[in-house]
Amino acid sequence: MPLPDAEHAGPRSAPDAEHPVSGSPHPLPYYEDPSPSSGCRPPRAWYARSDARRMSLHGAWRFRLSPTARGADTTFARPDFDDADWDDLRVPGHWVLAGHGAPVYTNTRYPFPVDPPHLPDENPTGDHRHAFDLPAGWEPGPALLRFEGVESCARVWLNGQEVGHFKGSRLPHEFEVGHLLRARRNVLAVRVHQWSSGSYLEDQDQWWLPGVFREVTLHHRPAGSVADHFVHASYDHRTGLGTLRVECDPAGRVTVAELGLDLATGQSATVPVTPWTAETPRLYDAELRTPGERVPLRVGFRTVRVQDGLLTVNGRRVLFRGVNRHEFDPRYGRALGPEAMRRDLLLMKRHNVNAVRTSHYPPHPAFLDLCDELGLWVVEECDLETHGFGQQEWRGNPVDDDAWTPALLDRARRMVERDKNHPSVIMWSLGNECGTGRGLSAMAAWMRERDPSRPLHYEGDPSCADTDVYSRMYADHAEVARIGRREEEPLADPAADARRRQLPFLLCEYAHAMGNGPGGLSEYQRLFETYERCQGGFVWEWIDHGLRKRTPYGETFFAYGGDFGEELHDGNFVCDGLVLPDRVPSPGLAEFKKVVEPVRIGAGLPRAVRIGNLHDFADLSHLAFRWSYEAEGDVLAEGPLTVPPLAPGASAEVALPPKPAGRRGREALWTVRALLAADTPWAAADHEVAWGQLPAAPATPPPVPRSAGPRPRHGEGNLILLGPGAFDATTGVLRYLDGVQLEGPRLDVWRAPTDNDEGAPWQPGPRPAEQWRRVGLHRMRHRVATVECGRDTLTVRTRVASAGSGLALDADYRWSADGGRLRLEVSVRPYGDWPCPLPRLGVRMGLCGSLMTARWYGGGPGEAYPDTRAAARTGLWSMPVDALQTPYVRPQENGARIGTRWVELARSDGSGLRVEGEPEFWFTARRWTSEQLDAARHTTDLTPGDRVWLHLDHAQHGIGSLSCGPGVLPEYALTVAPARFVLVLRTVR
Ligand code: IPT
Repeated sequence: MPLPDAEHAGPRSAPDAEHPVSGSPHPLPYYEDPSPSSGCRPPRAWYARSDARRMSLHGAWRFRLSPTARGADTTFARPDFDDADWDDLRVPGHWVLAGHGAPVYTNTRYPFPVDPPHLPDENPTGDHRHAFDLPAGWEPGPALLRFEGVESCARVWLNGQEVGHFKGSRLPHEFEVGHLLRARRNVLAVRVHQWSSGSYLEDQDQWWLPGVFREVTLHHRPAGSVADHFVHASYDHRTGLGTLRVECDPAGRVTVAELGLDLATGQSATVPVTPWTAETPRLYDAELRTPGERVPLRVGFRTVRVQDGLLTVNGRRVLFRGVNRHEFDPRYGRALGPEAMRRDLLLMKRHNVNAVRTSHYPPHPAFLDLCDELGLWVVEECDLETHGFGQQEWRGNPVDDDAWTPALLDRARRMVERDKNHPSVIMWSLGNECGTGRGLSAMAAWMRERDPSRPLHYEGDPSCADTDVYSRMYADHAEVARIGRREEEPLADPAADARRRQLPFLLCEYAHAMGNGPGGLSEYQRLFETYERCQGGFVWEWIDHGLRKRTPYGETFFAYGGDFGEELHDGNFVCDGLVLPDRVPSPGLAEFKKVVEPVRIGAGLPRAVRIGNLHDFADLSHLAFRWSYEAEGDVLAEGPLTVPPLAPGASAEVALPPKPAGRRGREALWTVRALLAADTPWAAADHEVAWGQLPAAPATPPPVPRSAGPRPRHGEGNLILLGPGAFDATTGVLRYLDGVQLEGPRLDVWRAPTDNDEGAPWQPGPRPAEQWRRVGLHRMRHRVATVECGRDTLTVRTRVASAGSGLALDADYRWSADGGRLRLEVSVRPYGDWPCPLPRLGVRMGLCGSLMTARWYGGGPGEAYPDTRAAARTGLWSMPVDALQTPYVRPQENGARIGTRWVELARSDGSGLRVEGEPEFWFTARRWTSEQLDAARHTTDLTPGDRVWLHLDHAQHGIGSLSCGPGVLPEYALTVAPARFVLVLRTVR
């Protein structure tokens, strides 16, 4: 067992600001000294429960904020100090989210001069005081004062006695305080500095949020209680046997009743077990008993290996359907309650997420207990990032400077020791974006020694010198394919290259989920399924870090960088998650769920469906399948489908029942769904895991009317009448349909650029949005060339172009009528040499604002774009126009519905407008224009007008992932080319 070493034991009376650390040429105050801590106990394994007493110190503490760390006055730590004029502050919490100072968001730049290890004089410093009584019956004796997380540096006193100080914000620290405790009125005093040498190691892309943001607890440590324990539980897939050995200081016994085991600590036993996997998270309840304590354990047997170029668990290749998870809550920042953690995991499991990278620091320890229980593969990352040194060509990078190595090792130890007993944690990650250096190698060496059972991950070193997997971020599809074939660009050093080429590959970040997107997920998944070396990845990222804020009028919105007056910030780059800040799933999460579904349901032999089991471990016996036969969204028949309990990797053709009889002419299809057969801890029975649709019968359009339609004629007030339509004789624009006023339709090619259209500033330009604005697509003008009345048609010829540009789109609108319907055929011919794709190609209409509900047959229920369309299923859908919008934190194009055969926009009495496609179109409806959407910075900038704007699009440009990754794949670009499309309009009553 690890014993307190020199570094950890620390002096009893810690150095302080007045008596800085000596030995260095220029003595540094403790908060600037790169050394990690003083006075702390060595780190140990965390556990949620035991029979030893503990006490939470959460609640309302007293608080005072000073603008600088230089104030040397520590009298506040005295128990008799009068804090009457201080404020109350909720602990755990961040003071900047409680009305003291403000949060700051930067991506890679340090929000202070890069002058390591120094910090600016402006160093907000929060003094905290908390008085508490011990609960009745608390026995005297050793006790640990434990901090689960304090950003970024804390100095601690109990009852006026200084116990030490520490850095390492997302890591636990403990002090022995038993000798200082008294039954009544203990006074804990904590001084927290926002900036410290530790801040140089914590340059993660997130808000800087100082404070005591995780629990503070007091742990009674009876004589003979557990100082530390290490559960080793492996599984041999060839024999089906698990081996358990628990190391413990002091020695004791371990019992696993279910396995009939009663072992001395240190002794191992090998017995038949059901192994733990993320798909089948089998845990065995056990108990560890030492002379002074009983600790319940939950043991999961599994073995992680890198062998034959693959990462395996229990002998099988695993495929990560992962996300990067930051801890975030829109109100409380990183002070996350247990409900938010559980919510995250339930949402993940319900969306087929099977892996989490704890970007970029150890999460709250309780989160990992939940991962063990619910089943997630976890890549646990250390609290380490020095990204901002990249801007100085990594000069002075702490990870390559021996003065910082003790701090790096301390971080590695605190993570590994705390979390070593979780079966869900299958890999340790050294940190994120630190460049390369000796300090990283020292961390890796220590981790390998201490825990040889888990492979190591780190992305920032292309040579993979310290890692067991080849990991990359944002590599494009083509490169991933080359890596999959082990044909990547060679490293300069042949030995390193040969070694890396043998390693399994994963994308620790890909598919940047900023705003609308990410696009191209299906194509990545195909690569992961094609190349066994490509073992999946982790979408960047799980949640938008938008902080709840109010406008002066009291409306709430989610704030991003710059909304708190920061002098340096990175805008909405902090909002790039699959769920919105309030954990409402974005369309990106629905897309991810569909793309990674562990059962593939697709067309098979005639009258059969092909079912593939893409699980790595589970057979299909936990799922129940159902079929339905639908004609234009009407379910004509449905029933259970018997699918054999296919083994992982297996597939089968399953016969479908005979087609039910139905009305002819309507499009029909089969929908086959895989549902949970029984309740699970993460979803109830009938939860849908996967689905697929198969065409059954095409739509047969009604016969073309034999006689020609009505002739256009001139009406009153400069109108041309054709069937139900009345057109402006000068502009040729439709003004009334069946007497109902409307605006348009007119050609429209603009969309409010998405974050991916804008692209990250470092992406090679010109990026799509920039090109579009250059060409003037956001300010197109329409010139009507001719309005021609034919025998049974009205033809309007126009040129659509922007000021200063010679490029144009010639758009002809050819109208005809049939009974109560108007038929519009739009032909578009580009003029000039277009340098860029179009955002969209379609028409836009302004309609009466009382058309509040949309009902359509086509893709839904959520939004879709050409490269984010997997989750759209064909059906009959209905929702209020407002619900068609996705409230991305920074407003941008959203809400398109794909594959629409027809849509009706209706008032509450059911009357309204119907549009049919020949055969399909995209529709988007919203109560503001694309221009208003484009101008808005926050959701509260958008106010509904008196019109509903309806876009009927022939095509859309893809979404891609250019906000921090590859752009739109060529097949999804909306290239400028001649086009023709047809829409049929009529009113419904
Ligand atoms: C990458 C970071 O690792 C991650 O923390 C986040 O910033 C992400 O990008 C973008 O949102 S680093 C990037 C420069 C490739």
